[in-house]
Amino acid sequence: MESNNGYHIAVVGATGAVGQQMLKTLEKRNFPIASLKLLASKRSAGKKVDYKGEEFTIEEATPEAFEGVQIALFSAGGSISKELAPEAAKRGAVVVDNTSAFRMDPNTPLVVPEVNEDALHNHNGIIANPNCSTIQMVVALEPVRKKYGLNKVIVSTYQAVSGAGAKAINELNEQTRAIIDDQEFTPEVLPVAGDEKHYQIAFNAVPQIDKFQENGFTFEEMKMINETKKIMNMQELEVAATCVRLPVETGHSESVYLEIDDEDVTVDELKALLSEAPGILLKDDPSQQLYPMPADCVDKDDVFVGRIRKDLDRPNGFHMWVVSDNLLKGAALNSVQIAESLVKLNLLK
Ligand code: NAP
Ligand code: 12T
Repeated sequence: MESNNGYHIAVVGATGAVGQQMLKTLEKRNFPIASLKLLASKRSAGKKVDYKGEEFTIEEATPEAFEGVQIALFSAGGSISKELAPEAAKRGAVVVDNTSAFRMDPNTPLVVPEVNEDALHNHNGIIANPNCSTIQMVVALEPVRKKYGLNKVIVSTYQAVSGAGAKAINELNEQTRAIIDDQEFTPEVLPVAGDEKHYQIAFNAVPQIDKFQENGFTFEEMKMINETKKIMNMQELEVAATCVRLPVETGHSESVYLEIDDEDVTVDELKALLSEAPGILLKDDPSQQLYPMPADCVDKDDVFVGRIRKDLDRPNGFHMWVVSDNLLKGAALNSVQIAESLVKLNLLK
């Protein structure tokens, strides 16, 4: 299977919002590819997709499709991953899975390379890519934890519709047009595709992402809470989250409140730390009205941080604003970075 002109790659969900960004990211980063299989459902089989100016035909994702594949990037939903990721791994592929199917499995590393690349050494054929909102937050928290210690995080998110897939992007665009044109419309996708109840997203803010849990938090909120503790290897960290969907196409924003173990740290020290940290671009100058916004972060790789300020009551408390392209660092880019780390650390089978 060793190949000096690259690796045998499969992308599962290649026609989707994340899958399309995976292809763009592989191309942009010039990932060494010997062969590329583009997989999706039966519905899309036969469809043509372009990669580096070459035409590829979408094939149906089946267990046999993974014969000879070394790296399989999955983003076709949790049930497809549960069914096919073990089949791919059984055939010798290392799976990088973008769904929530394996993230909390103790035998599956959950990896953001800037934070816990070392966890890849323990993989058993499947590596989980964290939730988009979790990824951008831990990239910003890890340098702070490392230097000053961290004990509490309270986050509120302002999430884009592209996180919920191609159908949700369509719904936002069509609803916006309908409302402006004074036409009737029926919400059919958001907040949760397949659920009974749907709400308007255009010109609105919806405090539900993914399904509600028994404890009153949504699954998206629980993903942020549990994944953050796992990635940062801090079961003792206090984390609470409120996740809100906004009528933004791409780019998640987060208001993050954090408490560190040190009361004497200044805003300038925190800014200096984050301006040097991997994967972060500090954009923070109130005197020039400079701060990150999703419209400026689309198609960018970085996690943007701004609005850093000290809490007025707690000397160890800070507030910051964290923005990133949810389909790139939040999904496709992080997956491709994991694949790059697997190659670098010689962890393919
Ligand atoms: P999307 O735009 O709706 O695309 C879904 C993709 O899955 C399409 O390529 C679709 O292929 C494929 N698919 C659907 N049913 C399939 C089946 N039975 N067999 C094989 N492929 C099938 O959704 P998306 O936004 O790209 O997200 C896809 C998944 O990635 C989500 O369900 C979620 O689990 C995960 N995700 C993760 C993050 C993250 O935070 N890291 C962010 C967004 C999404 P067809 O063209 O054939 O329908
Ligand atoms: N429901 O990968 O709707 O866990 O924005 C990511 C995004 C699930 C995930 C969303 C979701 C995930 C969404």
